[in-house]
Amino acid sequence: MTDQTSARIVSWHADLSKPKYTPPPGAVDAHCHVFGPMADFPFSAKAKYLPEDAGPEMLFALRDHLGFSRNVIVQASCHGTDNAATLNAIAQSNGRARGVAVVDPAITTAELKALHEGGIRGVRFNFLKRLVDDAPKDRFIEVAKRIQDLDWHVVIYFEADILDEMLPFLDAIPTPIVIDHMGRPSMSQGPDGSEITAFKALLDSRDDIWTKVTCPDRLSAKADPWDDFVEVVRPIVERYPDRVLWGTDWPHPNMQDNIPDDGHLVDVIPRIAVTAELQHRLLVANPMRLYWPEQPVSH
Ligand code: 0GY
Repeated sequence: MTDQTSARIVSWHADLSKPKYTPPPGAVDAHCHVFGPMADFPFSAKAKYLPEDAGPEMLFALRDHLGFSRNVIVQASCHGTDNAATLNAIAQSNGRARGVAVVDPAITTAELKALHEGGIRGVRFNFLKRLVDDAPKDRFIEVAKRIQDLDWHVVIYFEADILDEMLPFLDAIPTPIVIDHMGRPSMSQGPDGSEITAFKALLDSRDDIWTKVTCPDRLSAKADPWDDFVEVVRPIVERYPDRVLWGTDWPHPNMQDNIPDDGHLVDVIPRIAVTAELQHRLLVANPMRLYWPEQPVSH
């Protein structure tokens, strides 16, 4: 448990650059978070880090600064299973945000429906020991079965060293699956490294497993502009153009060193999605299909 009187972490860049790359109209930042504000939406007693407030106004200012149109707000671990801060941000977005919740497996059907009304379209299962105390696979599978009727998907966060042991669990999930940050493969192994190769085998095993080609700042062994990330991820975007999503990860939970400039993160996009067609799928068509399916986007 985090000492809630300790210094609160500011994990985002104070002086953002303007990206050189202009996203296409309707672009979606499909992986970002809000923190608090704590006075209205206190952090979980089980939170592993205590962030400074980063509420909806800041997120929407970032969206506009970067030239994006919409956000998918992913419930961060510091808010536990109380999705009120995420729902508040969605409610303030004028229809320009939807979200992914973290739920107690005992959640009722009525509560799931209320989350849907509030703009939630998926649930996240987090397996990072530094972020959560437990990840009960059997109970997660029960949740995944129950969200089928809502046409939701599951978002799963794990690291490459447990990919093998995750496979039976992933197999048992009946909904589409989105994997955060490609399951965090090593970038220094290069595009044919064992970890990214194992991850590609997973994507090849089912055509409803998607991934977020996100977080060069967390994954790269190099500094900005993260050349090793570009080398590994460009082939992923080209091989699975209809199953990739992109996001800033703002406010970059718990980052204390090497906090990325979000303008520079946006400038990675045309290096991993090198044609206008790939960029449109990554930033518009794909996230709209998952999060705003009632608003079809033509290519
Ligand atoms: C991310 C990454 C992290 C944190 C969280 O929910 C969270 O606290 O997701 C991380 O620490 O790697 O995707 O935001």
